[in-house]
Amino acid sequence: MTNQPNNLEAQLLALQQEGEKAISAANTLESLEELRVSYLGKKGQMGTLLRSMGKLSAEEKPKIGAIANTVKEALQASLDKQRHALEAAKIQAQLKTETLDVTMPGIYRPQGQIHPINGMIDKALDIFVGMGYTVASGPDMETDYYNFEALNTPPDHPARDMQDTFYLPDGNLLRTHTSSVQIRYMETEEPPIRIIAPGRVYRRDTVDATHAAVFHQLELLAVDEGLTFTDLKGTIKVFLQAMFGDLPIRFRASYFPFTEPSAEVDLQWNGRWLEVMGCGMVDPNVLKAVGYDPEVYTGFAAGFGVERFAMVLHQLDDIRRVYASDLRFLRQF
Ligand code: 2NM
Repeated sequence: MTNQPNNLEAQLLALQQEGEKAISAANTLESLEELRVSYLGKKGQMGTLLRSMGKLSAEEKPKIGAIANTVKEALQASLDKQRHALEAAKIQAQLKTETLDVTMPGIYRPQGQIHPINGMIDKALDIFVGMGYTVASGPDMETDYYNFEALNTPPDHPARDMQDTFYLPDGNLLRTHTSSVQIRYMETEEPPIRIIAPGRVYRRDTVDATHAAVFHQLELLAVDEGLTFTDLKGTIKVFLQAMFGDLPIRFRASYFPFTEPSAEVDLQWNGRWLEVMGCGMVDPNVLKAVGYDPEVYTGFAAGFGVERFAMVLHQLDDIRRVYASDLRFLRQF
């Protein structure tokens, strides 16, 4: 059959009628898309009819063309209308099935917390950083030189007692204080310095309520021209006030191999004096060991045991509780 004008017009109108009927019967978005491709797609039925328009006469072309356009628009409108209807139906169906029960219990996520020892270290570091100190660290395994020799502690010194230090098979040792960090720092930096060294330290002690083989220390060191014992006292007073509140403190003469003079710092707490820190002016021999001229520079240093601090602050009776990992205990802080 050739494409006579009337014939083409009738075919177009039939396509519209048939298409509209099929489109309004589509019940899924997928089948609707198949219909769109079938009618209006590149290789669709509409395209096939339009291509046969080439054979029409000059008078017929615009007339049939106009009809073709209205058919195309009608089919497109029909597709749009059905798509909107199907989408709306889909959302309605989802709203019916996907309900949210806000009364259901939530997912329990246990909340972790900072260990009291780390909390204590963080608090102390904050205070010293506020006073212009820099945090320094160093190795837990040390040489004899950094742990003792450079700290004015010669081999025959009682502080070297075999009972107190863990020695390693290679002749090295586990640091007994973080002063070794200060030595390493002074070796590479020039005064003025202000540092704070927190870290684990190791002692060959028998473990009991007040002794652990592994504990934490925090040591501070300042070296500059003209530093005096008064600077040391002021620094410690400011620190202890920030840490414990405005409690009475006292300095009591003491001895450390690496400081001269040396003192213990006591804090008055519930009417009792508790020893909380050790301190002193850095011994000239220590300054010489790191290449500082003791005629030009003076320094002060102080240190405390973090666990002991925590025990005083939280009124704990046994250091072993701190490491027993009993959450009923740890959650109190
Ligand atoms: C303390 C008590 C007294 C101290 C000394 C040094 C160094 F490296 F400068 F010599 N660092 N830390 C020191 C002095 C530590 O802790 C109870």
